[in-house]
Amino acid sequence: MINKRRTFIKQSLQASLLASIGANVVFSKYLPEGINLLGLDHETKSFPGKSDLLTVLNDRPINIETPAHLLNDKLTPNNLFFVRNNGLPPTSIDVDNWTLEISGESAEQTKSYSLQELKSRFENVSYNLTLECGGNGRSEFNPPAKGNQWTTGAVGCVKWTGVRLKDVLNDVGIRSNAVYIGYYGADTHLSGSPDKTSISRGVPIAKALENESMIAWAMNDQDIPLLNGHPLRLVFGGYPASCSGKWLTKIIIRDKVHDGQKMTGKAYRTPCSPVAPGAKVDDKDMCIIEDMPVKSLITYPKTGAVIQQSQKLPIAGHAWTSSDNITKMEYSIDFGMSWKPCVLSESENKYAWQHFEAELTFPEPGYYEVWARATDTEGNTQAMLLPGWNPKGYLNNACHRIAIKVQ
Ligand SMILES: Nc1nc2c(c(=O)[nH]1)N[C@H]1C(S)=C(S)[C@@H](COP(=O)(O)O)O[C@H]1N2
Ligand SMILES: [Mo]
Repeated sequence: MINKRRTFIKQSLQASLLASIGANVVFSKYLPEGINLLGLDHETKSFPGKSDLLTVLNDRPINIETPAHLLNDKLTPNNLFFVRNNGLPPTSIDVDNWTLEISGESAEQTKSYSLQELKSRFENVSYNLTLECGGNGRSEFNPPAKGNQWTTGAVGCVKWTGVRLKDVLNDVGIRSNAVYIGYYGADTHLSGSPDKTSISRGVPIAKALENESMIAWAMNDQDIPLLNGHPLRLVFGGYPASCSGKWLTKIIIRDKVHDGQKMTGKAYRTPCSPVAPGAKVDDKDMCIIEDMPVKSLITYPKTGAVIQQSQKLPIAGHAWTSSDNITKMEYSIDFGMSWKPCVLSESENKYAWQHFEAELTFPEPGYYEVWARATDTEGNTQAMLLPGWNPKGYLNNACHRIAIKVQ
């Protein structure tokens, strides 16, 4: 009896260790009572279709970001692409019966399309488009802003395949008084209430009609992962990713600025003119974020790399902008006193990120930081340390920094 009880305690301890560590704790039977395991240095929670190397910021709703060094691929692998959910993703998806409705005050008619109709009736297109959450980099702002404390990883660039939003909107008919489009998705509000929408944002009609504005069903030639909006989503490069509605079921063509969930108040807005850090800003002085600022990320090496002084250090990364192109990419090893050029690749298409590389040498052993700075066609460049503070912590396009030890 007593023996049996001991075995049971051991087994349940082992099971709970396995669950919290994500791996079998081999010598758990010797673990002294009251000692907490150190754990592995990354979150071991895993989510469908996602690598467990991603950093989990929140699991209800799911918000997970990609460490910079895992974004080194030219196109972000699907299992490494960040997730930003406002509500709860749909639990069952019936691809065969999925429909997209287009309606609204400024639509000539209400029309519905099945996935099959979208695929067969409109030209299929692919673009490499960078998606970045408007709150990426929020964790750096001081005073801090509430919300997910994204560091640098709420961004990715993949090959999206689908149809042009404008082809579908034109098929329905756009009235001349159209101002905005708004989206609805099949996710549910965190409260579970069917009467509430987790998020329903949109873009000005001119953005909706751009060539690269898409209704997509594939990411890197595969189905979009469930957490990224399977089976259908909007994709707008150059705008905050919050505009790119996931699990897309409905688009409305509006005769005014869309007023859905998270379009009003302070959500996804910044002060219309700069304010002092910590300032209180009236809702009426907050403007909707449209174009995202120029930005870049060093994806190789991982911060904290140790090298020998005799070695050259290759660095690599990506840069992106909402204007035409990145025209200049530079790095600094002296905290921004001087900048040297990187080799920059051409853009595949508008809103695709461009890759950069450089080979660095260091004058003597010690601690260094490598900073990277992109400049775009319009001459916009990145803030060296922090751009303007704003109440919700959006649009941090500060230069990315990594630490290097030379010995
Ligand atoms: N239906 C729906 N669409 C959504 C969201 C959401 O919660 N529900 N989140 C938005 C936000 S804030 C961002 S940043 C992007 C994130 O896209 P991803 O999860 O594919 O990275 O999706 C946007 N589209
Ligand atoms: Mo977002």
